[in-house]
Amino acid sequence: MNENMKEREFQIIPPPYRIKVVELLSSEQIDIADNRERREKAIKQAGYNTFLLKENQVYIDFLTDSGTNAMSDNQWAGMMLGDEAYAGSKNFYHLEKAMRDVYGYRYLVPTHQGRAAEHMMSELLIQPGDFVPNNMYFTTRRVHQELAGATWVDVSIDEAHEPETWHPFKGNVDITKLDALIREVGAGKIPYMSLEANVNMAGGQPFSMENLRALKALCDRHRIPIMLDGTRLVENAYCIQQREDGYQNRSVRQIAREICSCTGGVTVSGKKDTLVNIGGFLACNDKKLFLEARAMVVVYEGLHTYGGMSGRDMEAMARGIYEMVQDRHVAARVNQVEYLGHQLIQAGVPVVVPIGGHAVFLDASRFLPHIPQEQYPAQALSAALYVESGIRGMERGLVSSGRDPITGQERKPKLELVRLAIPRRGYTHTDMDFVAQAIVRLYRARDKISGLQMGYEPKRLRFFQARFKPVGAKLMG
Ligand code: PM9
Repeated sequence: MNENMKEREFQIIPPPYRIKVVELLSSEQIDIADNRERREKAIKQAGYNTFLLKENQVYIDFLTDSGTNAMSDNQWAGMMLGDEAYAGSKNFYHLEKAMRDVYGYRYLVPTHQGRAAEHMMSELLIQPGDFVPNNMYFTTRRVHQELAGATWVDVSIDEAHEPETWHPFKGNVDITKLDALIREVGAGKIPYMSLEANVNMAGGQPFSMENLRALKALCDRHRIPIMLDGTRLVENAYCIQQREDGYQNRSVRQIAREICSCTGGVTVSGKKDTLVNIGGFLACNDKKLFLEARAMVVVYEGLHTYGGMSGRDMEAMARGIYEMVQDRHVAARVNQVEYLGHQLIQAGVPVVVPIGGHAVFLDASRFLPHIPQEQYPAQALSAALYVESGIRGMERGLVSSGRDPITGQERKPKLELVRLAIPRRGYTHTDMDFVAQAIVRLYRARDKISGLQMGYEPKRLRFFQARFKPVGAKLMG
């Protein structure tokens, strides 16, 4: 399987839509694309943090695939049918039906976005002193686990931390590591196994059904529920269809449903898979958890039939849920990401392999071997890419990893990456060609890039707002 993936000839899968409305770029955005001096000034003003750039300073925006999806005509039509009643909006019931049809959980609690659902799940299930095993980490999910008093434990397979290893399922849980944790702390101290689909921080890497079944067997033995982060469920399901024996003839929808059926509940940021710009939810089968979450959502988000979303947002999400599981949609979406990744691999640019479901990840450790991790090579690379081309990506390395809440020490991850996340249905293959060319150019000039030092550092989720300064006189000499 590993060798097959590596040697496979790349073939384009065209998307199942035509473009009938486009978002025009402003004259400032066009100008920024042609004017390096303006880009140098802009990134300096932004403290070398791409999160602090203004959108009109960005030409191609691969900061995130979160909330940046292009909605379909069907979804926009649904927006006109928004029922904005405070209580009992009909769009809530459409969303509930879509969630039950596709994900298959019994109960739904809507939220304004994914982290609100993560907050509720953590607060309701975790007791101070607990341990929560995760297949790697996601920034918002981990911060809520830790704020609720748990210790985050990484039980991902070792290969997840190796950017050069061609493993088809780097999102897998290492069952031996989890078993050892259960023996060490006792199942009573593990409120749930936190399982992320298409693991974001590992490079958009899926788990296999075989691994999930083994995980479920172990968790069932110890009565530990599996709680899914289903934010990018369908991208994981597609990789199973393409890579796992016995799944070639199953639809993405069937595989997604099978994944959910192995778990007790899910948190979802609707801003990714479900093809909308805002929204999220918690869904589960356990009535007690549902009733507690429903009582909690009214404190933080809004009534339980809208949870921070408007009626029209819920309608767009309900329709997006049916669109997201169409095989051709997922195939073309993942294929577009692979199209960019394939060009970079061909050119010898170091990237995480296999190419992820939602993003291409540049391996900053190999791209900039002259910059030590203490000087934030991935942060420097994301800033340099912007200076080179007006393309915005995001650091996913030491800055994102942050500090240990107990010791206050920086948590040094093995992966020091720049993520180029591709919005769904928003960009063309010409954009991918342009991005590939810019990165290859930057790779040739990589010796000129210098490291960064931290200026301003927020306490939590520091990557969003931190500010930096070049270690030398300039970011690019
Ligand atoms: N993910 C992303 O760009 C946006 C915020 S962090 C830069 O990848 C997972 C796997 C996510 C995620 C957000 C959330 C939180 C939970 N799980 O942003 O609160 O990738 O809707 O979702 C981002 P919300």
